[in-house]
Amino acid sequence: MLLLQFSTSHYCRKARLALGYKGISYEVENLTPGLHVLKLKPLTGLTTVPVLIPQLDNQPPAIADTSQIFAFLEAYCPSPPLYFDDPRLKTQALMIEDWLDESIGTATRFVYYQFRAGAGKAIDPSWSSQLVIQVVRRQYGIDEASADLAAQRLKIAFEVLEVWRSGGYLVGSRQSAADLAAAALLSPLALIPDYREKYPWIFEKIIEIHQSCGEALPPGLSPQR
Ligand SMILES: N[C@@H](CCC(=O)N[C@@H](CS)C(=O)NCC(=O)O)C(=O)O
Repeated sequence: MLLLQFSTSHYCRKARLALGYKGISYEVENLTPGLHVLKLKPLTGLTTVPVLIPQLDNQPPAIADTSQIFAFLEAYCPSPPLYFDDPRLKTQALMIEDWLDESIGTATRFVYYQFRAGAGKAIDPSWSSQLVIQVVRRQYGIDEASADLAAQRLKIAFEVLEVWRSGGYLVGSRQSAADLAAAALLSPLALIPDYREKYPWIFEKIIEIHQSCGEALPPGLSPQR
């Protein structure tokens, strides 16, 4: 399998966590932001990464969107399961995953890029990095007001993630797609000191999930930092 990705994207991290969780070997191709559209549009009709190319007979040639990638991986390799046999738990996991994808992953992006343009500039003050940050801020309309709203949305996520603090899981009594999605989509916050101080258990769990999936730790959580 081949994963088309941006190396720093937290949505691509979500796909890599699921591939690692399933123990599926794969290669990655890092696309150049901007030029990625030329490759992706003809393949999927969309412009977002990640895109999974299964490279298998009788399977779709390309799958866009992490939720669709998760569904494909679950059907292709049912064990260990990302979801549940119990329909009620399965629906809960799908609902939480969708909320994390559509609301929380986006909120993380707003808060992260606002931080990187301000107090977090020192992480990489190079002009090339600051240019990328400005392009992303313009693309998504990220400014102080919109980042403040996003930070309010993240507070709900931290309340929901209280279950991690007591050793629990987002759905049921074992790791699922919901925990993997949260671990990936909140991971950029590891570089923001306020979140690290206030919610240490979240970052401990993010490390644990990455290790259980054999995925390299995100920036801010790797041992050398
Ligand atoms: N809902 C999508 C979101 C993916 C997404 O937002 N990807 C961003 C990178 S983090 C992207 O590809 N942006 C480039 C674009 O929209 O052209 C998913 O779950 O895969």
